Amino acid sequence: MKLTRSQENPIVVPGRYPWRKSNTFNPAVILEENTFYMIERAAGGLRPFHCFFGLLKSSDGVHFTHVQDEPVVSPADLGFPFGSIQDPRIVKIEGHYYLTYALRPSSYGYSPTGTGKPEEISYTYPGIHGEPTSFMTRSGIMESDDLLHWKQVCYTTPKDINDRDNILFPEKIDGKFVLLRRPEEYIGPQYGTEKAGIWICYSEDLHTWTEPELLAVSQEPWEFKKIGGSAPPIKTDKGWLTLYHGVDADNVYRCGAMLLDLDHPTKVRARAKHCILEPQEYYEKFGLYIPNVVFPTGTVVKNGMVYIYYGVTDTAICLATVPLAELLDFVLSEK
Ligand code: BMA
Repeated sequence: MKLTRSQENPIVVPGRYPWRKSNTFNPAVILEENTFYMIERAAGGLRPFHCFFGLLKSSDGVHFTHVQDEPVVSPADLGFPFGSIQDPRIVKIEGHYYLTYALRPSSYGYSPTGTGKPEEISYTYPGIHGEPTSFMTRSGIMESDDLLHWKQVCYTTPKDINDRDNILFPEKIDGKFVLLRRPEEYIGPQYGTEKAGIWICYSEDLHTWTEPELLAVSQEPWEFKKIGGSAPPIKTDKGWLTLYHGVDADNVYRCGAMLLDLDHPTKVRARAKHCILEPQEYYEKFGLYIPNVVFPTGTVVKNGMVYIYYGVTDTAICLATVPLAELLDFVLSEK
């Protein structure tokens, strides 16, 4: 599978404002009347790793500029001034924008080792931050009508588990909102799986969600450690094209693709055995924070081309493109 990396990669880099001085990555992206809007996850430093959401726009999908100087969402907006808000994914349903996010309510920071996921993690920053409240990641949904002002709608996961990569489908199916989740603790006989995986659930009103059903678990060596959803699924006549990430035994993050049934997205119609994107370029292998990470979180389809936006090494933002038809053929041919 051949994705074309933008020659301008990384297309968005840290800097300019204090709150995004060190990192910008894992963005949500949406196309609105020929303008690409990007919501970046950004941080001003590594310790603590206090993350915010900033808003950028672009007319070509490559060159982005900030819409305002301040973040559009801060963890304080959710009541957690020392926390970190992460990994936004955006959809527009019936005229409203919905943003799913992962929230770490307390301060934390890693010390990068340069070789993989850092082992050392610090939670307290005496003199700067308050007492830690929880080390779990909780996910939720915010809503906006203008991309600038966001209000909390609901949490989609309980407080006491680690559940990230919550992603809404871009439209209702059979009158219901559909959400992907990745509850790390759903393992064991009572959950019917020995491995954590991607789960799916439904809601009529965004507040009450059905019990999640297991959609997929890791199968291939490149996704040995875990898998999780990437970007909101793309509707095609063959099914919902769903990108996801996989982590191998050495903590290398890659991107894979599967196709879910259009009417019953709990059914996986096809899943490519091989990944579609993996760390290859210098900027995907070496960065300020975590090496060997490509982490797509947003896609846009324009004139038959899929624009895949992905974080690299938790440090900057890149773009790769591929014709939609080619990507679909690849997933179907690898069935
Ligand atoms: C995942 C998430 C992502 C991050 C990735 C690589 O578990 O925390 O936000 O980009 O790890 O560090």
